[in-house]
Amino acid sequence: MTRKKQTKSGLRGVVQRFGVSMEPVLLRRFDALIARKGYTTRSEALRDMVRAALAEEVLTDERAEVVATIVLVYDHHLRNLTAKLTQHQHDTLDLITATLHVHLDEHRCLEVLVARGRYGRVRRLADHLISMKGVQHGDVLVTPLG
Ligand code: NI
Repeated sequence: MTRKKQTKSGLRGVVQRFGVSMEPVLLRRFDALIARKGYTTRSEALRDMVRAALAEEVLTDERAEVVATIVLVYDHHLRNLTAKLTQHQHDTLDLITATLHVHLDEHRCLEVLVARGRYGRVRRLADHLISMKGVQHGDVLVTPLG
């Protein structure tokens, strides 16, 4: 079943419908999430999620110039982790343009790194830091510079 619809990008196109199967628990969480975000329909929420995923997919050019914010929360008691994190940052000085360190509590530290350079190197740096043992939370926000 198809129908004409004005899309968010302003382009008229044929909208296609498709069925989505989901476990009830997952669907309830999805509904709660999109209600919090202010969506009135699942379709609109799903469209935005697909758009976001596609925008991310644009970043497949390893040579694209980007700036990235890397966020790490880690246990600074963990043996060698702090030293390894610091060493890694010293090895990639040409990428890291700023850092912020916050002592969260007795055990945990928050570190925010701003990295700038080719997407491939920035991505590998982020992946490496985030996957280190003892890093409890890691996130990276990549913005293409064009
Ligand atoms: Ni600290």
